[in-house]
Amino acid sequence: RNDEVIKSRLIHEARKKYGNPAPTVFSKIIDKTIPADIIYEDDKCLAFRDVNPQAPVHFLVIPRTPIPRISEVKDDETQLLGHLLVVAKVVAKQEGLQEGYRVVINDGKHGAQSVYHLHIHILGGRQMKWPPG
Ligand code: DGP
Repeated sequence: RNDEVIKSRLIHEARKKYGNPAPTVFSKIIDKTIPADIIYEDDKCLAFRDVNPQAPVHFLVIPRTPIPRISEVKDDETQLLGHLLVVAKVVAKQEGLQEGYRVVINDGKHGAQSVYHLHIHILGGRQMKWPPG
């Protein structure tokens, strides 16, 4: 009960830090009001399969904090950003991507971002091309 109070206060503070951004579909995945194939979860982030996979393995790693986009991340978020990449690596291994994979963050209009809750794409299980489209 006390833990819940502390948790909701921390979430409130985190939201305030980013100007109380409008909730996205990823907020609903985080609070489990819509289903997702969650393959990793901890106190700071989760990983789940992309609903529209662009490769045999395609999952997203997202922070629980609703940071809208990478270009708006605060300068004191170094540890969280590093954690997301380490989780991406751990889950990629878990998913059997020993031959390698692509890591992508789309930002804004030119980056073709569609969901304004920061997420890291991990794509693998096939040969990627460069440059991306
Ligand atoms: P981006 O263009 O980087 O904003 O990509 C957003 C990705 O999120 C896109 O590849 C599809 C995925 N996505 C959008 N809505 C949902 C959802 O409700 N569930 C899941 N699992 N993935 C979603």
